[in-house]
Amino acid sequence: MSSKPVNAENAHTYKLVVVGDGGVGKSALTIQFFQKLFVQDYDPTIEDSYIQYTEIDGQWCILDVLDTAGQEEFSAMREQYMRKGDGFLLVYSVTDKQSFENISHFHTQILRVKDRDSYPMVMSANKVDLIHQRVVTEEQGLSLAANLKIPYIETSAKDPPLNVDLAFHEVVRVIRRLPSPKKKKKSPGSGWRCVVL
Ligand SMILES: Nc1nc2c(ncn2[C@@H]2O[C@H](COP(=O)(O)OP(=O)(O)OP(=O)(O)O)[C@@H](O)[C@H]2O)c(=O)[nH]1
Ligand SMILES: [Mg+2]
Repeated sequence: MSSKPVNAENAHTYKLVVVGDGGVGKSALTIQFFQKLFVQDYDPTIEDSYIQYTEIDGQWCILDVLDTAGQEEFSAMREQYMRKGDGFLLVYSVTDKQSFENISHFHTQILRVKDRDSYPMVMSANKVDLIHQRVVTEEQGLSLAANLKIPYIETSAKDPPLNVDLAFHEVVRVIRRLPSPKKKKKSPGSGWRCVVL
């Protein structure tokens, strides 16, 4: 039996958002991560959220994951969920060239919505178990990831899963690596003074 960590109440919450084209495996990856099972059927998502209390690199945290709609008809919701994310998993399928090409669009849109030059994101090249249907190579994936300056991870949501936990954990690691907000410069005389009474 695992005991409850002492500082559970102080665990940081990370809001992760899973984005990418329809059918690339966002829900399959999310459900494999949270429920440890592979969903074979394709049931297009509108929006689902999952929450889990977990330990990553010895630090407990709450993962609040939003599994979004990839289908074009729901694209109007994108900006709204992009505003909420602390970090993003950008998923494409190695069997679908268009989904790979659209990764740049998701990346650009996230930076625009966040009004930043960079933001925590990880690229997931999914469905690598489908070796005969693969049309996007590892080199192409790595090259795009290098251009976008984000980590690249090959994944499979199918059993046995490949790098599924790693992909989600990596988003948290990228968020954690961000420099902490600079401490305000002390103005002269604003420090603690020792008053002897
Ligand atoms: N072989 C294989 N099939 C996968 C993998 N990931 C997802 N699939 C299948 O691909 C189909 C679509 O997967 P979903 O996870 O529903 O796709 P999605 O990205 O959530 O799609 P939307 O919700 O419409 O945006 C389903 O039939 C899954 O079983 C994978 O890694 N390998
Ligand atoms: Mg889905």
